[in-house]
Amino acid sequence: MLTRIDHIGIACRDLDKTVEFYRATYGFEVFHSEVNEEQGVREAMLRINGTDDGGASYLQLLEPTRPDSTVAKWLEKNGEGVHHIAFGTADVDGDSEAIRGKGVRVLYDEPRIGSMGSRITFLHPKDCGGVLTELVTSAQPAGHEG
Ligand code: CMX
Ligand code: CO
Repeated sequence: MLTRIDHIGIACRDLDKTVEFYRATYGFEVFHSEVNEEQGVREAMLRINGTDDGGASYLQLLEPTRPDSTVAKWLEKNGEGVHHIAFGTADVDGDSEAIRGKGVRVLYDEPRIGSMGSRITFLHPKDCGGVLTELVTSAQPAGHEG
């Protein structure tokens, strides 16, 4: 069951500058940052709020690490902006299989590793009304996140 907005993914060209915009404008601080070489991104997670499933909601700021990455290609075509949304679930495996059964393309056979050791998969934007949609199961058990 999808129980929260886990994050909104925002593509940018300059991560440090974008982090500074969110800090100076809204007062949001970096909760966690990492490089995910498989996804081709350097990212900063800004924690916005906790949620009643024991998880949290974040903004995920994404800068490409290489020109052939999905985010680099997307930036070239669209410029900076909202790249994807992500729903949180305790069971990314079960939920992605159920959604696959409804005829929506799930991009990975098995979930891969996302922010903070989470397990993630993506649904094809062409099957989701133009919205690239990610499903996330956090690494920590509910109630111990962050
Ligand atoms: N949102 C909405 N539509 C998108 C999109 C996005 N983020 N990215 C691509 N599309 C659309 C394109 O506009 C294009 O549509 P048209 O044919 O109408 O022009 C179509 O999808 C194909 O796009 P493309 O530029 O040819 O891109 P690819 O098919 O090579 O890749 C996708 C698209 C979804 C398969 C790829 O972006 C992907 O694998 N995404 C999942 C991984 C990812 O995004 N990682 C970065 C984030 C990591 C994280 O969140 O942790
Ligand atoms: Co994401």
